[in-house]
Amino acid sequence: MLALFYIFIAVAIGVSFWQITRIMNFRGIIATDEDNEKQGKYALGFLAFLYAMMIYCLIAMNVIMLPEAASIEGEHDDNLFNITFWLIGIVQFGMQFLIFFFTYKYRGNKNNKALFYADSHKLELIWTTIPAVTIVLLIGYGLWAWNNIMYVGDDENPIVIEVYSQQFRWDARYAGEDNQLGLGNVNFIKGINTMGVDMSDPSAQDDKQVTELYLPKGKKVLFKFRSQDVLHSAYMPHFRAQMNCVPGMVTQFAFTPKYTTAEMRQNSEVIAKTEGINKIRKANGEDPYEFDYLLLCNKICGASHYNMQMKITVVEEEEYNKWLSEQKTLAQAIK
Ligand SMILES: [Cu+2]
Repeated sequence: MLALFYIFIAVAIGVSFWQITRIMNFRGIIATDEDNEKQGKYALGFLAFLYAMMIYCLIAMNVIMLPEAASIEGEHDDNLFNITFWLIGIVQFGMQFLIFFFTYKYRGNKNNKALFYADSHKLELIWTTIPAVTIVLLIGYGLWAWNNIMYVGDDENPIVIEVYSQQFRWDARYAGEDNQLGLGNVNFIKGINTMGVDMSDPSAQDDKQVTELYLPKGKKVLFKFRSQDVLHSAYMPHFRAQMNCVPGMVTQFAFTPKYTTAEMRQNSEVIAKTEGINKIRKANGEDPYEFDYLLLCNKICGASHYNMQMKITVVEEEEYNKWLSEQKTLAQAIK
């Protein structure tokens, strides 16, 4: 395989030398009006091809996009994405036209004479101010959205959950009655205490370690992240939230789930995407898939990185309270 690669590189170098010597021979040739005419039309043809590809990609790639945000804070991510997408889309549509149409319009002609045009202060002012203001507004909205999920006031009284990453699994712990997580440290890892909770800490007694996440709809949840070994990244795509899990420090984000898992399964976008996925799974002879929220690792952290996930179920508050009360506290589990 490697030999093939070296042969490919040798051939590529050979071809480029050959092309360079060919270009050298063209130095003495000057384009005729007929050449310019032809090249100008090629530019127009390329413009049409570019537009066709853009429209095709917009339609064909839409199936791999995520459904609407399932958290209240995530709506702003979708807004930012849509505004940026349309802004860039429209500007680039117009810019491509100007580039290729003018290439055609001002194609070389023996009778034309180039005009010397130094600068225009008015034009400079316009094309500096408009992008600057637009970018400041977009970044301002982005920073606001970032603060919205990063900083949570105590008065908001969020449910506190710790998510602990290691090669290659997630563990999670609810803060319990006192809504206060007991201290965690890698030195305390022993037996079923896989998150290294310091059991001499009073606030650790009522903490509850779980194998999957249950979240109540409409209540703010604050996630605290730790990592045991390498960089991982806690990614909850449907809630539009992601944060690095860094060994030696605690990171966080918060959001409010907007739809229960059951409601999301009824969402027309989700139904269409699920059907698409199941068509592929059926062709591969695999079992059908049903929509679930997921926590995934979004940092290439090692060989089984792809397998690092945890199911998240969003339910009504009443059901959440019932589920949580059924979970054992760490003190009970470790005894
Ligand atoms: Cu990972």
